Amino acid sequence: MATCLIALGSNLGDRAATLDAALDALAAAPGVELVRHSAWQLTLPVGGRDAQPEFLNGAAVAETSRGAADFHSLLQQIEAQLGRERHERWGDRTLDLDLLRFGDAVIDTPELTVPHPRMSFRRFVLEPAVEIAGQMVHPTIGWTLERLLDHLDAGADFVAVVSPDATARRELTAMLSGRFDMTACAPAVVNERLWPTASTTWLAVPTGRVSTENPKLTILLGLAAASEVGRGPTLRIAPMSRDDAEREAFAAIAAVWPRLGC
Ligand code: A4P
Ligand code: MG
Repeated sequence: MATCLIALGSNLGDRAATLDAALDALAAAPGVELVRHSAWQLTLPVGGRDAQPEFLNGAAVAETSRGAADFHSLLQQIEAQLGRERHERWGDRTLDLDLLRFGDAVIDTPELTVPHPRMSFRRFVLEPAVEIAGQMVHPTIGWTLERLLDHLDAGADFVAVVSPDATARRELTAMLSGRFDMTACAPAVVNERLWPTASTTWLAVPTGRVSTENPKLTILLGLAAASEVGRGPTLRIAPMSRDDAEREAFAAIAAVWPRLGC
C-alpha cells in the first residue's frame, strides 16, 4: 500500500460540487481508500491568462494498492468524467487532480513527475496539504510540508538563481529584475554547498524585509543532477525555450509573492 497526497483544484462550474464528486469517485475506486481531506479554500489564480476566475483548492490523502502510473490514470479518468477539457496549459478547468506524492517514490517519466514539480512553492497547494498532512516529508527536499509553508512566510525575500551557465543565468535574472523590480544582492550568510557563489545570482524582492536566512525560492536552471535536499521551496527549470523558462519563473514568483502583481 502506498500513501498518496493529491491536490484538487477547480475554477469552472460548481467548483465545490465538482471537488466533492471527485472525492466520492476516489473513495469508490477499487484499490483506493480515501483517508482524509482538507476544507476547500478560495485562491487567486497563478500562472494562467489574466482575469481567470478564482480557484477552489484542496488536498486529500489516500491509501492505494495500485501502482503510481495506474493511480495517475485513475485521477485522469476522474477528471474526464467530471468534465475536464484540456485546451491550454494552466487554463481554466472544471477539475485538476495532481499527484503530489506517492509514498516516497521519486518518478520522472514523460507522463508523470512525482513529487509534483511545483508543489514546494505554491501556497494554494501547501495550505490545504498542511491542514491534513503537515508532517509528511517532501521526498526530494527532505523538509516537512509544514516547514515548506512556514518558509514561505519566514524565509528571506530573496530568489537564488543557480546555474553553471552564466549566460542563461544573466538572461533570466535580467528579465526578472526588470519585470518585478528586483535588485541584485549578496546575502551576508550563504550555505556554499547549496548556493555556490560561482554559480548563483541573488535577487532581492522589493518587500522591504531585510534578512540573512535562506532564500524563499531557489530556481535551478538546467541542473538536472543537482540535489534539492535542504534547499526549501525549489523550482527546477529543465532546458527549454527562453520564453517557457521565463513563464515558469514568473508563475513561481507569483505563487510565492502574490502581491508582486504578475
Ligand atoms: N503530469 C506530470 N506529473 C504529474 C503529476 N504529478 N500529477 C502531467 C498530475 N499530472 C502530472 O497536466 C499536464 C500534464 O502533466 C499531464 O499530461 C500529466 O500527465 P494537465 O492537468 O493536463 O494540465 P495543467 O494542469 O494545465 O498543467 P500543469 O503543468 O500540471 O499545471 P499545474 O501545475 O497543475 O497548475 N492557481 C490556483 N490558485 N489554483 C490552482 O489549482 N492550478 C494550476 C495548474 C495553475 N494555477 C493555479 C492552479
Ligand atoms: Mg494538472
